[in-house]
Amino acid sequence: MSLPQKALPPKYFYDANGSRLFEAICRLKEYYPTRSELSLTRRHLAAIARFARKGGTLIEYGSGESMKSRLLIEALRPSAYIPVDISEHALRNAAATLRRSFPRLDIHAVHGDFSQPLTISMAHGEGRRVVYFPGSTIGNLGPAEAQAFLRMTRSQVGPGGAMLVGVDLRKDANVLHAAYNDARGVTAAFNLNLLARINRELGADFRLRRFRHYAFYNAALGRIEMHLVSLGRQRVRVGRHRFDFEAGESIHTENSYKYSVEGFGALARSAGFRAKEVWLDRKGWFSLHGLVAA
Ligand code: AVJ
Repeated sequence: MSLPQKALPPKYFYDANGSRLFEAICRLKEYYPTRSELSLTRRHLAAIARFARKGGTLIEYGSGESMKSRLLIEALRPSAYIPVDISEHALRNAAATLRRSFPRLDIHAVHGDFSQPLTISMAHGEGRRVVYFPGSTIGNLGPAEAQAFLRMTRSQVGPGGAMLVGVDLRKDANVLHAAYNDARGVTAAFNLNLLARINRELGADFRLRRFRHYAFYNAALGRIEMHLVSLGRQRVRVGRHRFDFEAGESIHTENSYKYSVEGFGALARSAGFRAKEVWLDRKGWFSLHGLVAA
């Protein structure tokens, strides 16, 4: 917030209210990624299961609602399922629902930030480790950070371990634009909730009506950018800090990188993975990459 371009990390979107709003985004007709990924997972489930192999340990980053996890668990029958999420609320709910559906599965929920190295207890699960990272959450990272993240994950799965990564693809900018500027304003509410959360948790005085959601596709960088734009000159207090805004000045709240299939494959290889498989939905809008630790 003190840099020339004010910025906040997107991981802070997901308090209980933010997680609920994100789930509402996933149900919007404009927000295609959730549906595209679900349909490609259904369509290619047998091949995905052959790639990931049965009986190993399935670790999921940013599990959220765990809709697709259910499909994977049924197909892979892992020895353990380890969901990791920054939102305690979403994590507990998802784990409880899955426990009811799979009473004999060893489910070990880890409340944590997977952007930091995690130590996942060897006591859980056996066999090959497979990290499932769906939803194009990796798009929140820039290419260099994504490479570092993939390297860290590769060392976590160990030699012969695998990763299944959901990656949103480059496409008509109008489709991208609509997905982040929905008619009902749910994405706007999700973005603005970050300020409400700061007010609540850090004793700040953001006036939400003095900021507006702004999202656009930056074609040169291949990413959607989300901002909160100040509608006028104003000063905001956060605890004992003061931040001044010019009219039109923004807080950059999120990047959502979009890749080509080849581009993501090259990134994965540069992080020490073999990019073995890639599955697409019918429209070719979303991809799931099967990577093996080289
Ligand atoms: C959860 C990071 C994949 O980038 O599409 C949705 C978050 N932000 N609408 C995305 C998001 C605005 C989402 N990810």
